Amino acid sequence: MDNIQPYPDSIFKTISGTLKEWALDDFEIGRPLGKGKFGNVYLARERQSKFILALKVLFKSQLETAGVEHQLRREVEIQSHLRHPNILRLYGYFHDHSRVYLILEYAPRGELYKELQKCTKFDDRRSAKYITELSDALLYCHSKNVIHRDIKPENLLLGANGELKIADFGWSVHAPSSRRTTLCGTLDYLPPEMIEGRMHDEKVDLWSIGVLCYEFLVGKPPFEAVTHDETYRRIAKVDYKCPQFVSEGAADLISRLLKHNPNHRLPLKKVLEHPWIAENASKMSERRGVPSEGTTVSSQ
Ligand code: N15
Repeated sequence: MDNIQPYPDSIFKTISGTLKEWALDDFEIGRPLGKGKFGNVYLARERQSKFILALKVLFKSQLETAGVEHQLRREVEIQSHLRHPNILRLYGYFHDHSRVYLILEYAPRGELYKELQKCTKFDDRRSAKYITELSDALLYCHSKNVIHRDIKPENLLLGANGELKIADFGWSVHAPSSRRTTLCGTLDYLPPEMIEGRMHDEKVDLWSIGVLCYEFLVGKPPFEAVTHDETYRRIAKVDYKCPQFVSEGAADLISRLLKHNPNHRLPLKKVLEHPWIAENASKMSERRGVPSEGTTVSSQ
């Protein structure tokens, strides 16, 4: 028990106790799951264990040209040490002459933004469940001094039981069918201190939770506007309004998160204790996380 050391990310301990480095040959490659700037993500299966995963392939030439190798290294380092049910696992990585491969957790229920597009908006129970899972994951990240900064529906996947998984597509990958294709990405989820280029800390994530809670319930983010400049202006003035159909409790939580002053935002622990969350998220878990109305198909 006393000689357990953290292994480098690319090396796994096998059942026989030997160390193993992965290679492309160890995997069967399936359908593409997404396309990105530096490469694609594929469904894959590890030959020996038959373990299903997502294999992300990045081209070294493109990483070099963009000068993001250092950033990739840092992100791999951070991501590989995070262990939380609501954070997509990075199991390891390897590389060959031309490519870097990231061995990622496969999220069977796919992308959350597609689900939101399909449903237009989510009800209170489902929204509260996602906000709970998100807050729980971020509480864990913040305890490790990791700030996410870029939480938006496009960065969220769904596990086998419909549970939310933060999959930080970060700087490198954008889903092929990105909803907002403004030239330099969307401002919608960024807090005033970030768009104004001021100092920011982990409280940026509290703002993002407020934005997401609004978007889950309304179907579009609170500061959405035709132009980049108009979104900027609306964020800086915290200019948003909850539609009438948003419940009082939800509107209260959103208003406690969308505060211009980061120090006035409701901390994550208080988010989890908020009456609207307590009331709605628990009803969800009694239903074992199945986020649909009506009949429940028996599992397994
Ligand atoms: C810099 C590096 C350390 C960051 C590591 N994290 C990522 O690269 C983030 N990332 C995750 N980039 C791509 C993915 C990704 C993982 C994309 C899609 C999936 C994935 N796991 N599972 C999917 C997935 N499952 C699906 C099911 C149905 C339809 C689409 C699906 N995509």
